[in-house]
Order: sequence, then structure tokens, then C-alpha cells
Amino acid sequence: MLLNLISFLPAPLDPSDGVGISFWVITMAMVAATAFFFLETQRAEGKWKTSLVVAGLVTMVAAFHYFYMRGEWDEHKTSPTVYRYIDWLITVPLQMVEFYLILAAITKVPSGIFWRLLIGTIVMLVGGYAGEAGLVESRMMAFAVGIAGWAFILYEIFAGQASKICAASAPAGVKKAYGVLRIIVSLGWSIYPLGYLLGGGDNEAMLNVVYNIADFVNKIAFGAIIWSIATAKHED
Ligand SMILES: *C/C=C(C)/C=C/C=C(C)/C=C/C1=C(C)CCCC1(C)C
Repeated sequence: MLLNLISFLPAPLDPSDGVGISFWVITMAMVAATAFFFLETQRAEGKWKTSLVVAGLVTMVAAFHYFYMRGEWDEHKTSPTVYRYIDWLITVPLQMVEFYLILAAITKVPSGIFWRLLIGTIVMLVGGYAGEAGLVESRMMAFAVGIAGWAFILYEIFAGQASKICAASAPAGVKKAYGVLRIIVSLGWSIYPLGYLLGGGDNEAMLNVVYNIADFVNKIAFGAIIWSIATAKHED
């Protein structure tokens, strides 16, 4: 029993393995962020609690995937591509739900917004996965498909119906937060395709460090913005 337990303990971190250390640090950050977002729902009012719960779900799902991804990296020094993409396939749609929720907290919103954001997400991730898992011959062609999915999301939140509803109905505080979330989805997310390009060939260390940093920014900072509006005072 005790021996079994010990075999579950990770191998000691190698100080020269920067990628392994980045996996460890991000794992802990996701755990801490999850506890924080869930506990802070106590301070949020009404409908804003839901947005904050979803922010906590994003970091919680990521934390679990990071436990496994870290293990795979430690043992085999290979990219945990399948875990990575399953994580994204769950957490990115949850983040798209957030756009819908923060608008729904202030006004009536058609569900088409959510569905379009979901379709963009799926196209983006299927393209990326096909390229990284070697399912298609051209890694760059798969990349282009992924970029198209991302562009579709950006259109919706910068110029499509979501942005119009926000501009027309959101109070100043929500507008500001929506604007910061948009910057995350454009600038923050651009780290991912950069990782894809830099991590081409056999450069798995680069690929994973960049993706790890990107997840740290785009899951925790994204949640922190949600937290700031969810715990602000609203007059609705
Ligand atoms: C929490 C995880 C997040 C926010 C993951 C986001 C992932 C992306 C924005 C991935 C983007 C990609 C492209 C735009 C092109 C194809 C390659 C990808 C999948 C890395």
C-alpha cells in the first residue's frame, strides 16, 4: 500500500529541466486560481456568481490536465498533445460561454452568439490537432484552418453581434471588462499559434514552454477579469 503510494509520487524535478519546472509551476497556479475563484463566488452578486464558477471550472479542468501532462513530460519528454487538446476542447468553449454570460447578465442575448463562438473554437482546435498529431500531410495547411477558426471568433467579438450588443447595452464597467477580454483573445491567444510555429519540427521543449506560458496568461488572467466584474458593485 505504502509502496503503491510512493510510486505515484513524481520523480524529483530536475533543475536543468526548465520545461518540467514550467509544467509544475503552472499546475500549482491553476490549483490556486481554482480555489480563489470558487471561494470568491461568495462575494459575487446574483447572476455574476455563474460567470465566476465557470472561471473556476476552466482553471480546475486545466489543473487536472496539467497533472497528467506534467507526468507525461517527466517520463517521456514528449509533448502531451492528446491531453493538451482535450483540455483546450473543454476549456476554450467554457471561456466562450463567459462572453455569452457576461452579456446575458446585463441584457437579453440570442444564443447564436454562443454557437458561432463554439464553431470557431472547434474549427481552430481541429485544425491545430490535425497538424500536431500528424493526421494530415501539411502542418501548415492545418495551421491555416486553425487560424480561420480563430479569425471567425475575433470577428464575432470585435465586429459581430456580440460586440454590437455590448456597445449598445453594457454599462461602462462591463464594457471595459469586455474590452480587456477581447485583448486576451486577440493578443494573449496569439502566443498559441506562435508556439505552434516555433515548436515545429522536433522542438518539443519550445512548444511546451510556450503553450504553458500561454495557458497561464489566458486562463488565469481571463478568470481574473471575470472576477473583477463579478465582484464589482452593479446597479442592475
Ligand atoms: C485555455 C486554453 C486556451 C485559451 C487555448 C487556446 C488555443 C488557441 C488560441 C490555439 C490556436 C491555434 C491557432 C490559432 C492555429 C492552429 C494552431 C493552434 C490550435 C495552436
